[in-house]
Amino acid sequence: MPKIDILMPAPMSPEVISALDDHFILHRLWKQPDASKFLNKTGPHIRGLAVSTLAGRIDHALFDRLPALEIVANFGVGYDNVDARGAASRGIMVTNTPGVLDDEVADLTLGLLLATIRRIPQAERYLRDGLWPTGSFPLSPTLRGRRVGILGLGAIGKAVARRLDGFGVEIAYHGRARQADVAYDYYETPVALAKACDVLIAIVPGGAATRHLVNADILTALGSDGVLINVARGSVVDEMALFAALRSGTILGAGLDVFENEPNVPAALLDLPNVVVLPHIGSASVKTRAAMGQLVVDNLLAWFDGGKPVTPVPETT
Ligand code: NAP
Ligand code: 8YV
Repeated sequence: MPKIDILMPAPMSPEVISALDDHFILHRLWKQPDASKFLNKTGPHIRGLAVSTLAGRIDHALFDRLPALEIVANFGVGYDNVDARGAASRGIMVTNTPGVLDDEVADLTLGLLLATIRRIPQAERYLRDGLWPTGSFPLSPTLRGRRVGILGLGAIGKAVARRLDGFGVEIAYHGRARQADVAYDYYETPVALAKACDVLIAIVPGGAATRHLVNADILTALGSDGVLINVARGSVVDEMALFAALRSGTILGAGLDVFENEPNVPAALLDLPNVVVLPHIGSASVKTRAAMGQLVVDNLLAWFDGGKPVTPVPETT
């Protein structure tokens, strides 16, 4: 294969960088003293982009600078950071990293659910703060007898459901369509699902179509014993409405792995006693991040080898 110019706007893992260095001419945009000057000179040669959420929004502003661009390889199954429709309109392929992270994210989701309901972080803090000798940690709410609603029963949602089956809780779901091969109860709207459940797990894609899908009405429907778990995208939940619902007791608690303005989390949210927060670590194990990185590399290699990437997104298929 002739050497092909690939642009990486923001740093990715050393393994991805090293693999791309082996096969391509890899340009590290973040190391350029003047990014715009660099793009004026080298942009016309760039045929591939390797990006993660750290690179910011990938859209026409960058596509305009890269007239020979053929493919955007995204690190992450979620690709709301990439204007995939805009890319498709220019004949640019977009790929993501589905499948290799389903179990990891589902494991973390169950961990976050239990941490939130059984108040595991708060209990650990209680012990570390030397409070155990002063009395037992207060009794917690329970997962027992709950009905769990999964908002987005896709690859990860199904991996979450398989685990929940083992926990002996009832499961229901909402998506834009009922799934013929799924036995769980289907609800046609998010609010109907929330009304029927007392745990709601959001695991839909981010982007305009799902922005604030979880709003004040849904939190009210979830109810005062309700628990929200968001492992989808921060944009899926109206954070101000969530803050109000947590503070007023409209819902019982929330476990959040994602936020509207990452990596910034509103201080007011952090002050609440009934929320467990994680810094977007759903897929963040060494093994799974390596598999995702390898898929980024494989997509670029497959595209430039035969024009057929491994995991193209639907908009560009
Ligand atoms: P997936 O297999 O494509 O599943 C997405 C599900 O969401 C589908 O069941 C889809 O069902 C549903 N959906 C899509 N748009 C919807 C809408 N507007 N309203 C209601 N439901 C909708 O994707 P996945 O691999 O499970 O990943 C899901 C998302 O999880 C990613 O896009 C990403 O944002 C997030 N994620 C987070 C982490 C983390 O670290 N926290 C890690 C990985 C992924 P219908 O088509 O029937 O609507
Ligand atoms: C990544 C994710 O942490 O795959 C996704 O959609 O949210 C995570 O696995 C994130 O995309 C890193 O850029």
